[in-house]
Amino acid sequence: MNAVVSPVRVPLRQAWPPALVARYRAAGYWRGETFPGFLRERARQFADDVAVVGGGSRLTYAQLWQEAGRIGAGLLAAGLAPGDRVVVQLGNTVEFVSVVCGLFRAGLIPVYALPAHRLTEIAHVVRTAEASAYIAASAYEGFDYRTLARELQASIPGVRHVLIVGDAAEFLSVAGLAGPADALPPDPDPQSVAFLQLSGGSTGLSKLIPRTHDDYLYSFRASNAICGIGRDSVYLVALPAAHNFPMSSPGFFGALYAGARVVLSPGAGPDTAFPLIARERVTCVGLVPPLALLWAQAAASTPHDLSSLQVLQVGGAKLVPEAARRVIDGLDCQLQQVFGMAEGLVNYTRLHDAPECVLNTQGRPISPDDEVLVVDDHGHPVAPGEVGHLLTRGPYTIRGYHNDPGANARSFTEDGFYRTGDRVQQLPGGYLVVQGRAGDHINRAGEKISAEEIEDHLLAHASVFDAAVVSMPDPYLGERSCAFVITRGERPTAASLKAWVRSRGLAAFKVPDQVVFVDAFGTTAVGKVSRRELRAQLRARHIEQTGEPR
Ligand code: OOB
Repeated sequence: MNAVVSPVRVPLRQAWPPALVARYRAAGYWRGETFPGFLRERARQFADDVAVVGGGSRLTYAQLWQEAGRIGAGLLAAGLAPGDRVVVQLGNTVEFVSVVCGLFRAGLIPVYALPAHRLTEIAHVVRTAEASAYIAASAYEGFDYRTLARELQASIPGVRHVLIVGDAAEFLSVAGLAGPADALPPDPDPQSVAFLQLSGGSTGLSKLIPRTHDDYLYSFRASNAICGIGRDSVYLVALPAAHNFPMSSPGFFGALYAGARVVLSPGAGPDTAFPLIARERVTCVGLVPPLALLWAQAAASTPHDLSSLQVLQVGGAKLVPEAARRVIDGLDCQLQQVFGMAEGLVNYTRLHDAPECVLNTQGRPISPDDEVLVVDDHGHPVAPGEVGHLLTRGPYTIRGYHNDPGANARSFTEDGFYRTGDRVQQLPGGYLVVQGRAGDHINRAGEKISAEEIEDHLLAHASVFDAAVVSMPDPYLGERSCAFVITRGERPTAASLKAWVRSRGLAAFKVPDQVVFVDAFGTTAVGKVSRRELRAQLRARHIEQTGEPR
């Protein structure tokens, strides 16, 4: 067999200054553990305990370790080499977990895409990560990913390997992977990058977030302690497994670390999730606010036994106090607010916090070494209790995105603080109340949409002269997206513009919920108005004209 010469790739790195490395180690946050290391250990300790349940399958810890070895060795035998980046686009199935664990065992780097992503987004991620492989399900929620894989390979020849869970057609099947176990590499350096997560993409396209073994394991190990996850816990993955929230806060990795049971739900609605909660005696689940409200409402009349549920976590978008009250009233379990980000920092209300705190705040950071600054527009700390921009650095918050100097210059201060883009108020005791954000993304039920990205796609339409995409308050989604469009020539219908955005190869959640045609943007300011100001003006004027609730 000819040796495949890998092209030179931008190295993956995530580095903290040496003094902080020493500090995080001395404090016991970074323990030198790795993904393959802890999975091997659990397979030894809890061999016959069920680790993962999904669809009709169940894997014990020993089986998960074995599956991971088979998949990892099979990928190496197929021609991948340790260090290769592999875009994973799988739904909430057992294979999500076994494939990712297989990649870790083989020293391959998972890059997590959402099932909702389509060609344009996957191609962007593949190019930025310089991925050489793509792993997807044959079909999930009615979409055939083999079609996407064909288009992907046709446009990016660097995607040399496509692996499919299910009917693989002309591609390699994940089920058929096999290879010699002795080809698997030794465990990686704990400070090396374990995987790439996608950013919410507040400006433009998604950025890649390199997380290390040491930093990520700390985040979910510490989350376990805060969320009460132990060996007897049963954690339900209801949100897409590729999201950082159900992955690590404490998520399915936290649950696996604890030797608990992970249950994957193919959908997040009560109809799908409630029977699973009853059958598997689920104890903990993470939801976004609209789903939590839906669950609270459905719980009143469900025939399913939800009594095993101990902790309901809500995060990803703001849960206002009134909604929090309804969730508490509707579901007989403890509410925990979670305010986190794929870049690192995660805040939790604690299980013993007073009800006022759980209702009114988004919690406080995981770590005593999470440094939080609340600053004004000039970067100066605000007076205690005042609202300002949240900056943070710490033992599990990244110091930079992958290969994106422009974004890094914007998103990080010179001394390494991450500019979260969120506006917060810090209360005594370090609890944070999220008051909004400075950036221009739309937080649509926890899915982040970049205004700029969608405007670019609208502008590519021949009849669109200009477009501004803004968030509108929405009673169900929290925020919905609204595109203000100035047309030229014949005016297309709103439906055809939505279809246009969809046809550009984007996730369905990015299609504007609403299109408003305007003759001009009619900015009141003289001279050049920033896009941000323009979006704010359009939003305010529309709300005023239509009398929408804020
Ligand atoms: C989570 O992660 P991402 O990366 O999808 O989004 C992060 C952003 C935050 O910067 C903030 O703007 C918003 O989502 N957010 C919240 C929130 N939780 C996240 N805004 C208000 N209240 C909350 N509770 O969304 C994420 C990652 C880990 C755990 C939980 C959520």
